[in-house]
This record gives sequence, structure tokens and C-alpha cells, in this order.
Amino acid sequence: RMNTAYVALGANLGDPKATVLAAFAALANLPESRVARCSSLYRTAPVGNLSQPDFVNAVAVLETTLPPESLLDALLDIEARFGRIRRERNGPRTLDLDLLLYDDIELDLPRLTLPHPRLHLRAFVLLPLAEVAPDLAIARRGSLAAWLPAVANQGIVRL
Ligand code: PH2
Ligand code: MG
Ligand code: MG
Repeated sequence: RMNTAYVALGANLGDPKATVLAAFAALANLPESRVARCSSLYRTAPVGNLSQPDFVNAVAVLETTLPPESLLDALLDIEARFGRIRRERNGPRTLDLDLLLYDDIELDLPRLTLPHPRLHLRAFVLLPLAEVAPDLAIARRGSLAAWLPAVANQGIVRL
């Protein structure tokens, strides 16, 4: 049976726009999966560690039969193929792929929390997500639309 997963893409080293577009293609090549929708690309001010370049962010909707942890492994594998090196937390990266939501599943594992615990606080996730799934509800957090006003002050431009 097909499940719906939402994946956040982020990049701020090298050519971030080209990287995010190439990452959409890499997602489309995942086994047991297809990309149902891709958001626009967004240029976003860094959140957390402010002394790093702006990001390009986007969201992809996957239809998949890979279970959540297998999908996570596949996303980390794509990050590695794009040359991701993990240095400091929230630091600059060639490509970050975060699993935001997987159907209505709630999970709290050491390496995977679903829904993503910070997704409702970040314009760089909420705006692209609202573009591809305006009526989405987030388990325990309510409608996505209700969180949008709270992030209206975060710098983000649709490309
Ligand atoms: N990712 C982070 C930390 N800060 N800021 C923006 N604008 N975009 C990101 O993708 C991002 C961030 C940790 O993954
Ligand atoms: Mg991230
Ligand atoms: Mg990540």
C-alpha cells in the first residue's frame, strides 16, 4: 500500500539551486517510491546559526512503500552522495533532506521523530509545505495554515 511522505530539502553551499533541483531527481529515482509533487524553490535566511549563507529550501511529496526508517536511510544516502559532511549542528551543508511527515505516523526514535519536531516553527518548511499541501494537518499540532502567521517575520522569498 502507498504511503505519503513529506521531505524538506535545504542547501547553502556550492550551487544550492542546482543542488535542490538535482535532489528532486534523486528522490524520483528512489526504489518503491515516486515524487507526487515538488514545491517551488525558496531563498531563506538562515535560522539558528546566523553566520552562514542563505539557504535554498523546498519540499517534495513522495508516494512510497518504503517504511519510515528505510526511507530515512535512503535520504541520508542521497545526502552523502551530494557530498554532505557533518560538522557543527545547524551549520552549512551541500544538501539536507529531512523527513517531515509520514502519513499520520507518530514516532520517537533516537534518529527519527515524526512529525519533525520543529517543522511548525520554520517558515522555510511551512511555506513550501503549504504550497504542495495547503489543507495538511500535523499530528498533535493542528492545521498547517494555523502556524503560518507565527513565521510571517522570517525572511523567505519564492524563487
Ligand atoms: N536548516 C537548518 C538550520 N537552519 N535555515 C534555513 N533557512 N534553512 C534550512 O534548511 C536550515 C536552516 C538545520 O537543518
Ligand atoms: Mg534540517
Ligand atoms: Mg537533516
